[in-house]
Amino acid sequence: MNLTKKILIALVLGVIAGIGLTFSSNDFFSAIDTYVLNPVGEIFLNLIMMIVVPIVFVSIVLGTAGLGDPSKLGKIGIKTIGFYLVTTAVALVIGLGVGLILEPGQAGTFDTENASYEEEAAPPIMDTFINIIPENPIEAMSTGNMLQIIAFAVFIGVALAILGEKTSGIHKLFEQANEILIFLVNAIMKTAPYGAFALIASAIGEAGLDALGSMAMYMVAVILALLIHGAVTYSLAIKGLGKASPIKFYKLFFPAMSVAFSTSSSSATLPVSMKMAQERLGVKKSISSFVQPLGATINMDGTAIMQAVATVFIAQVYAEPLGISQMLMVVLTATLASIGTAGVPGVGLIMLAMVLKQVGLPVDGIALIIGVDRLLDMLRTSLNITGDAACAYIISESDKRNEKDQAEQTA
Ligand code: DAS
Repeated sequence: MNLTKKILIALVLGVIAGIGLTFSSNDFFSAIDTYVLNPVGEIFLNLIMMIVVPIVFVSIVLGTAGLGDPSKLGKIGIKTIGFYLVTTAVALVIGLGVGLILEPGQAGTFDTENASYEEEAAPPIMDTFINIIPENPIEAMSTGNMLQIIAFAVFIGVALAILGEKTSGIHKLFEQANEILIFLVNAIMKTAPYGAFALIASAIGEAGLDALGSMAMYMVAVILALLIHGAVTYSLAIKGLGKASPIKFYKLFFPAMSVAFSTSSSSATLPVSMKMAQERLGVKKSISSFVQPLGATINMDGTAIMQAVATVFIAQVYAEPLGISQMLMVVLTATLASIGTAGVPGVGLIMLAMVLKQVGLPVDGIALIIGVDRLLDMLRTSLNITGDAACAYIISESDKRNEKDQAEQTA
């Protein structure tokens, strides 16, 4: 049985187990969670987090060096960031629209008196841009500062491309390091079904059916917006710009989506999402290695959708309807905020506090949605990495067409 089927079965069994655990006593659930689900889930998470920094660094060095002409890096960078900003803005508009139509936050049906939320300070957007260049690359790696790791790797890759034969030994070393890391990804992926089962069962058991019930409309609104963005925005981009079948794209990329779903972490999923893009979607390694790690950090369309729906939901619950200018502010703030935060579990809520403050809504409203956020994080992270892969695929296919045209012209 192939990996996709194994992970799918594991997820279905995990949902069933999770729902079953919501009917068990708290003691029984906490025992199962503490001694079985949590250890299995955490070990799986740690296994893939263990290779994220090395694989991102090595693959971006090789990817950048592989582009050859540094000016090509500039063109790819502009196309990448342009795609990311446009799709994030579209995601936000979809989220706002669904939130306004479905109205999940009926005023008076939620206890806002006791709602309180201690926000974590998110990095100011300007600091994020300034700090992209690491003072200490080793510290950037030890703290997992993805933007700084990417920046340092790009510098090394450009140097390798320019120095060429002079540094062929180092280049070879990076290629061999990449082989080792790909071998480790393959080995770790064999544990994915077990990790997926444990993580989804724990998340459902923890949320509990009451939270799922009272927040049903909010969850429906977020999930519907996620589905629209995936089925319409990305499919149109894959079909129109990538000249490919969206259904085939999703089928081939599914194992990466399921790892993102299980881990709720774009960064942790990177090794698998790059492997799937390169091996199954035929994305050029040099482009995948640059576009996807960058996307895992700065491109989070699923998160943007949650933020848009949550903002409308909180405005409705507190009976403070959003004006057009506030909605435009949501689009601007959430688009820029997603650049500054890494793809790790729960980062969407940190950015949501920034968005709520920007439009003058009570940050305490986050307390109303936090109970089901872990489950929604799984779904939106799957969409986040799919947008990154769609971008890499489209740019890679465009690059291949350009190379073919040039070859025909010179022939
Ligand atoms: N879990 C984040 C990610 O890894 C997304 C989020 O928190 O919204 O993409």
